[in-house]
Amino acid sequence: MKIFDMPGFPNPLRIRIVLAEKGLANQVDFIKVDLPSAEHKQQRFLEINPTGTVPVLQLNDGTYISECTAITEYLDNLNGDPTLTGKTPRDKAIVHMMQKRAESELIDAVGIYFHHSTPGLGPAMQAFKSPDWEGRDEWGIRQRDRALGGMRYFNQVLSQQPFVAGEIFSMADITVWAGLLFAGLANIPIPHECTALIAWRAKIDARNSVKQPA
Ligand SMILES: N[C@@H](CCC(=O)N[C@@H](CS)C(=O)NCC(=O)O)C(=O)O
Repeated sequence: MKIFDMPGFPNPLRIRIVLAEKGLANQVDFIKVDLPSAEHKQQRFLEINPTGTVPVLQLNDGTYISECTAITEYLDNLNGDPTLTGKTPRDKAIVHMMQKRAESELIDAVGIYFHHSTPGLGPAMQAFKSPDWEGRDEWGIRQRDRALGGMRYFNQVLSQQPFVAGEIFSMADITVWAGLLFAGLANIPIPHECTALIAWRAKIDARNSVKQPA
């Protein structure tokens, strides 16, 4: 298998953590896609993933799979023993519900703010910029506030249960963790009153797969 990604970037890290959790790191070759040079917006890469984002998994039969949720489902089920995406229909549904919330209310909101309302990855990306990219434009503020709302929501969730989708670590935890990492890079700090979220983050930081992703 091959993974097209950019080391250290938030979404690629989600899959590198999954690979470490599943003990699959040695089955994958990594191919670097140079995001700041907009390599992912060139025709060659768009043929692999029309949405122009990383990571992308290439299976040994040549199939390309993009989207972290889809990639995680594939990797988690490879050995017939899913540990990150739920085992029962009920658990699967809850993991996917929280995964979607982690994306729409946190990591994607941060990504929109970062790319469109700050200098982002630079001019080569040709990302549309809201009129004032210093963070005062309404669209950017809404996205940043949405991410802050997401942090408050997950703080509430984590004040009642140990992990984002319940009692067990799942891909939704990985997504919230990556969302907080991205938020830090985009200068959106966790509100200090979110003590349950801050404590949960320290716990996730200490996992081997997060300390040493693939
Ligand atoms: N929904 C996608 C998001 C992937 C994504 O946004 N990746 C970032 C890297 S952290 C990217 O490729 N950004 C480039 C761009 O948006 O132009 C997924 O789950 O894989």
